[in-house]
Amino acid sequence: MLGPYKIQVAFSPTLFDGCDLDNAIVVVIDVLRATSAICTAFESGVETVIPVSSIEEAKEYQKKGFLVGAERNGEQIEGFDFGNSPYSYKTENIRGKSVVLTTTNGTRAINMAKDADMAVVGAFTNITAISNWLEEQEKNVVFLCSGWKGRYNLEDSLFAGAVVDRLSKNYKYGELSDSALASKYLYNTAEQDPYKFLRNSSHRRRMHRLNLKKDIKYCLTLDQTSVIPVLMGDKLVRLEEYLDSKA
Ligand code: 3SL
Repeated sequence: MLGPYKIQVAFSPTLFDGCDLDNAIVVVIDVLRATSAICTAFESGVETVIPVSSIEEAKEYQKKGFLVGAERNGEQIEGFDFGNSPYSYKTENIRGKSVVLTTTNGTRAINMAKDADMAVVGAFTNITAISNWLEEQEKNVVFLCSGWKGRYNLEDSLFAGAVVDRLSKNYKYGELSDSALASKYLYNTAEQDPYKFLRNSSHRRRMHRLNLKKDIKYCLTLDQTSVIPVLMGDKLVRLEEYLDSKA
């Protein structure tokens, strides 16, 4: 018998308002590259990541002495410590620290999920950890794709579909929205070679122009970490820390 839980996918932030957030965990996705970079930062031992939407907010934090990453249109903003490449967060220098991050789409999407019961960060780099953990929860799931400037993008929907594909094997998810089904079908078309599947996508082309092929490959590599970053107030923390704070 099919269970009571629902899966929905917002293919872009503009469609998020239409999602039913009742008893739901929101999974925020920005595969290229914000959520991949955030997972890498936690794997490197960062204590918190503070996602902010504007450069102005990022500057305010910088004045207070925070380490700050800032990206717009794929490029690092001058004057900040990091951009948005996952490789820049593979460093001991962030262990035990807070990093503030602002990116074109990803950090805005994370902030849009603040009112949900729970919001977590997903990427191909933590796909097994996040899929298994979601499956253990008695919750509906809403995937929020960051997209590009309010529009659809292929890579975030592909990731949503990859997780829907795994979750839908469990009968507890009795209701998949049409967008969840569409993302799964998309993933089933692409799963043999996601890198090739994305070759004509807008952001992959944009990143190629910026010479970021290495980052694309990294962001499409599964299971490089088991961390699950969770929004706690205005900060992302490790799932374990979030659960301790609720105990
Ligand atoms: O849109 C975003 O938030 C970024 O991830 C875009 S980029 O990959 O850094 O270009």
